[in-house]
Amino acid sequence: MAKARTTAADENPSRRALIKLAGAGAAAAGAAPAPAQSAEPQADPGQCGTRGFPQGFLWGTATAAYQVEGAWHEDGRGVSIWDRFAHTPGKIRNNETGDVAVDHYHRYQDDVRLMRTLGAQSYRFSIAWPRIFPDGVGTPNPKGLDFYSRLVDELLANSIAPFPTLYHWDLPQALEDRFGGWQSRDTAYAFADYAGLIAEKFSDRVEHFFTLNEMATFVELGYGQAIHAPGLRLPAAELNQVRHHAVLAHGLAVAAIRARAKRAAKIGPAENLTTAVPTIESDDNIAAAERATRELNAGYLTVILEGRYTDAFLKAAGADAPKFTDDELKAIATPVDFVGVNVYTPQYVRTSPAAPGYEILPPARSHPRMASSWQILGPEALYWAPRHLRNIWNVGNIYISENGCGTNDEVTPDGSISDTDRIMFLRNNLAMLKRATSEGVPVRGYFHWSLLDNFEWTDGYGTRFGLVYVDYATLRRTPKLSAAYFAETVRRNAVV
Ligand code: GBH
Repeated sequence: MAKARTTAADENPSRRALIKLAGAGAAAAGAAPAPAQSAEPQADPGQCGTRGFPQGFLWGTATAAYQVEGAWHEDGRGVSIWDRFAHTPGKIRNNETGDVAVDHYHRYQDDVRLMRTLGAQSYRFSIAWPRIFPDGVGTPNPKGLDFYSRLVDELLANSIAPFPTLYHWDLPQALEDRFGGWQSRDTAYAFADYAGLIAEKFSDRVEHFFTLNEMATFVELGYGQAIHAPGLRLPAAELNQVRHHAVLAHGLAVAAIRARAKRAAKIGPAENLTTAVPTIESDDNIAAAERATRELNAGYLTVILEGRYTDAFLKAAGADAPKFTDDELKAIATPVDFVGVNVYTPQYVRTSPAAPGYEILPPARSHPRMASSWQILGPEALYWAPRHLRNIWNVGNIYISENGCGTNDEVTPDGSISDTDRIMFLRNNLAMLKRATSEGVPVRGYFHWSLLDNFEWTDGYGTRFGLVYVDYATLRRTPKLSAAYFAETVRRNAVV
């Protein structure tokens, strides 16, 4: 894997600004003539010391098309269910939309430059299906393909490995209109065709592909709770069918990418595993957390990795269980090359003598939170999520496809943003991730959500997740203090 080299301090004004933010220590290291990493005591590559990550550990940032691109109506892009949803009054805070978002579509070169100043070695972005197939299926739109082709070239020119995600929730509205979107198997088949085309067009330059982002979120919130697009509240049987079509789409896409890629591609999901954390670490609680993690993800990662729905899942669903064939289960479980997990919050559990053998503990009323109301703090989830993937399912390659936090950043009179809360979050989360890699859990990389402040779904522009601040009036980008923290983390490949 190509590693981006840190730009020398005096070559690059944004890098200079970052170093200033980071303070004198970093400035001295950044100004060193040799590659900056040699200025620091090197971690023992075997043990990596108490803070270091394994050699070759890949650092990156993540975004998603609808949240950053804007240009919603340009170059032949079709309408997505998120355009329709956000344009419906009352669905989003202050009726905000992703029409302009942070204009990444036009500013992607600036944004790649920002990634470079962070020293990021990889970029997880999503491809907007309606830019490629405005009607979901049919003839691909050359201008849509061209945008991602230019983005990929720009990344490669900067030694940043592209990690595209094929679906981050922006389903072509045409498929929703034609057959109820994910309510139909046809959407799973359409997705596989689209995934195959992307593999054909990009696999010469792209090695890693994420299939779908957070099936559990877009299905439950979009089709179950009417909180996300398309805003439905389906009854249990239909909702189970939607869940089944999502995992089927994933499996069919893995096979389609493999079949049509021009070079060996590496493929996996990016799922928000519900991560059971043993509140007190004892053998019985750890066993309970493993049972809980299997069952709480039964309709998503568990069926993908085991090729069957658990008995408890099917029993609980009863007559509302999804309708499926053995061939579909086989397709769903098409072997993946890695598993990506988005980790934000813990699910605390303890053992229980009664079925199902674990008890979920709701967080205490005063449990600390970040600025998003749903985000209780629990850095230990970043240890348990990968450990569960290895211990329960023997996953051999793991990426943290997202981790980050929502904040209410303020710009000080001198124009800087001192997000000490995000730095606290990062340091504690990475320390827990480091615990996992020290124990030999095969985590290969970490993507911070997000590069930039962006459209936070129903929260609109209210909660900020970026390492880089965006002034939404001018779209000006300013690295926060956490950007300097992240850059130092990457430079030393260690918890700093
Ligand atoms: C990720 O979801 C998404 O992949 C990303 O697009 C998003 O911007 C980022 O995290 C930050 O939120 O509306 O109260 O029912 C993280 C997992 C699951 C967290 C759904 C919010 C909704 C809570 N998300 N959850 S609520």
